Amino acid sequence: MIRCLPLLLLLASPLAAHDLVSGDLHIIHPSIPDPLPTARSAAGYMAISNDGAEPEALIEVRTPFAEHATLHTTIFEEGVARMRGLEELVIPAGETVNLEPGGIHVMFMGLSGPADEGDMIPATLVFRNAGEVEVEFMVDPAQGGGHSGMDHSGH
Ligand SMILES: [Cu+2]
Repeated sequence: MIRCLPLLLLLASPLAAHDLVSGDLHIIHPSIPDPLPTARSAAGYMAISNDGAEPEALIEVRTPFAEHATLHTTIFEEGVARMRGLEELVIPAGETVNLEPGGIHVMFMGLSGPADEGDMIPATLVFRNAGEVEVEFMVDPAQGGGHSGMDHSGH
């Protein structure tokens, strides 16, 4: 079932998907919808599969693309989507966790420069057990509305 995921992502998007395997972790298409030139923040998405026998946790994201990169989850209060910081993202053994619009995402705050569709933005994912994994977030086509309209007052 997990093996089907890259194909599904590929079918969902006519654009190239990319992925990487590091030990028991399979990180599928880290991506950032192209932020507006004036945007000061952006959201990053990916899917993470844990093929190991132990739970894993994503505890930190580092990138020169932003002053701060944190994990957010989205909750709905009275129909309004709001962000909440997430201490860590647990990936249970044998499972896949999706970071996707309207749900969990990496929040890039204080962007260091513009990003253009097709750019590959280097980042380091820090896992509790596996340690540092180098990835590249692909800048994908902009999403209508999406993240910028969401309420980040929860910070
Ligand atoms: Cu957010």
